[in-house]
Amino acid sequence: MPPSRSLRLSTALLTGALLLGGLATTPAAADVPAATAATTAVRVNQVGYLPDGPKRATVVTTAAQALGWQLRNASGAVVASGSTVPRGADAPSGQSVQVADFSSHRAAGTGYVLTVDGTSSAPFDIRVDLYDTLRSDSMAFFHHQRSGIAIDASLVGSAYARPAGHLGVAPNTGDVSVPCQAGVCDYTQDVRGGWYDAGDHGKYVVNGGISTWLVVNSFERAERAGKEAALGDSTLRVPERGNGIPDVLDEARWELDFLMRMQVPDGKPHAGMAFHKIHDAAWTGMPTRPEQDSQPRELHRPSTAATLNLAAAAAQCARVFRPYDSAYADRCLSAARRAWSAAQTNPAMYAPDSDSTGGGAYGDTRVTDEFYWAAAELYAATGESAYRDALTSSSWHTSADAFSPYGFGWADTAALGRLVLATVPNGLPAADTARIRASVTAAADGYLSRMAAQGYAVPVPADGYFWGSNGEVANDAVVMAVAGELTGDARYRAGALETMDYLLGRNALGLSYVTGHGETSSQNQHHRFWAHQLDASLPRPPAGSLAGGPNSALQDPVAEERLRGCAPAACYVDHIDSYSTNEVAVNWNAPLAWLAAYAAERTSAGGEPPTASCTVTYAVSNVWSTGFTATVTVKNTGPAAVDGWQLAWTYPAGQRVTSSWNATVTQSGTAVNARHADWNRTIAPGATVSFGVQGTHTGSTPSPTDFTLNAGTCA
Ligand code: 9MR
Repeated sequence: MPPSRSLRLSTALLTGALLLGGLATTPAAADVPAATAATTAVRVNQVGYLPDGPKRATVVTTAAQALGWQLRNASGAVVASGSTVPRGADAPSGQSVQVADFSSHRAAGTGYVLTVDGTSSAPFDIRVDLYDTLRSDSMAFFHHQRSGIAIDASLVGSAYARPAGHLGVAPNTGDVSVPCQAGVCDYTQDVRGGWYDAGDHGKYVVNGGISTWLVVNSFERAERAGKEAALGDSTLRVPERGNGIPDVLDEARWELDFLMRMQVPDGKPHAGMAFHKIHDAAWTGMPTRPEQDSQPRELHRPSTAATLNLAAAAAQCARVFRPYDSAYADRCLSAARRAWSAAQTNPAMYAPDSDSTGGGAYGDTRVTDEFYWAAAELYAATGESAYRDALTSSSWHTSADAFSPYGFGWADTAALGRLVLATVPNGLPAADTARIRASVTAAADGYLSRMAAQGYAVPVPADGYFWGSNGEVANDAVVMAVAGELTGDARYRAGALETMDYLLGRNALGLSYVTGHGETSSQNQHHRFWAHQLDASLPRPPAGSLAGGPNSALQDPVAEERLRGCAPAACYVDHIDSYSTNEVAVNWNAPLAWLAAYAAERTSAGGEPPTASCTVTYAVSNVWSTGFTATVTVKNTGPAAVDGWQLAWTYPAGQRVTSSWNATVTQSGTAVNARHADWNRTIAPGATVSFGVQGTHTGSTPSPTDFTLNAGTCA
């Protein structure tokens, strides 16, 4: 976002527009910055492909007829060959393209090269552990962005270490005792911590909330697949490693703590609402490390959108943190409830678009979708009828527009409500759940058909390359991945993986938008510390940082100057001052991290996680006037071990679980979810696990009949 910036245009500038050419118009070497190799007309995922995933490349060429392609291994031997499919003019990229499909080649290896008509791609790998590094790099982005804590060399290396920012140490004026803008409040608030939003030092509740939600959701999804160990304790280089709590949740908690600090205290006007944002009174210059920022910091007036965003993220926290830290889960739930009530009382406090001096506006005047998302999360967390009524009476519950062509975003959150209701056991009637799940797959079908119609298989429409388009692409991929989970249909996983290809080099510019991943990657993203392009003593963005991506609106001076006339998907320039195409941001790295974790999971050859098969006996052992105990025994009847089991069922007659043993059992409405303990997390083929519940009943205690073990229905 616009700082008082110096437009230091170096001679090594790259413009994406210059890379528009194909086989016939490969750019001259002088047009390409010294640090990056010339891009080729054969565009691949420069990191590579999964053995069981789709493998397609796009070739820029003016040729009308199909061309021959060869896949060569590292020693130059041709291991597969075929013909491209001409696609003609591709509107988003403005290029004429053909597509080569080598998906049937599944053999692992490094240093593959695809050659089409004598032109070779960047080298790439085919291997099952392809995304392991990106999984940790993209998640580490959040630790790098932390405010209020020193970033330690022992965790990040000396180039990225820095003192804590915004802890009230001069010249910083924030964030331990921050006043409001004039007329907003007459007290100060401790709003330390959290993540800096992007290349600036602002902290914005709506964007922080949606990003935290995705980080936590990536853990939830992995848990459902029984693969959360990869995101567990000591998997990331964060200060909290080794504390017994999954590192991804530790990272999310850094932001959750901040979000809760943004809540107006009891006894003050608008108590329970969340301040919309906190940032500098004026834009700081480039570069400025966090601890060097001397601008006054200010709280901006509370908004309904921020408040509901906090409610949703905190309610999700209550659910997901419960097995690890129930006191923290309680704290989150109480913040979420307070936020919800405050939003009910103040339903139309809108953040204006005009409030963009010194920080981004994140303006939003339609908050019905935030109400829907927050109600869905609060319902999933509590099962209470007030939240159920709020969500079922929302027009978003049945609207066909909950999923936009851009998936979801900081101003479009209805889809997040749908994702919660589609995946978290809850008390909605089965027909309602089926309808909601169908809406997820319908949205994913839309993305798949858009991808099929485009030369670079991008899920957003040709006129959809907005500020942060790479985040849109990644959000769409999240929806496709969830559709794959819900249906077991491998096409959705393939779609999600193919968007990775786009982000990592199979695109109009032949550029990986993720720093350090791919032969030719973005490296000058807009950032006040990772500002190597402006000051050689500063580092480049760390590996795993996603650039905002093509933005056809050309909303910064560098873009205006260098990208005039660009095709939408080519409106990008890897220059630090092009904040409208080349910033980093938490809401873009969050879906990238989500996807990287998903893509890094080892799956069965068919592409989907194996579905568990099982039998369950539910034996009521004791019944008294108001209560009962029952022993539940689940047997794994499938051929593979079930790692990280979870058993779900619904109670037919109003029973409510009050305690459990040998498993953590939670209930929302009639829906119950039992989750393994540490010591019984794996059920070997043919083995059984037993656990017990105690509960209340309202007269009878019929046994449930609809057990599911992870993704599989039990007999
Ligand atoms: O991602 C935001 C985008 O949707 C808006 O169009 C743009 C202009 O208001 O702002 C983007 O968010 C920026 C925020 O306002 C300030 N921090 C950096 C964010 C990423 O560029």
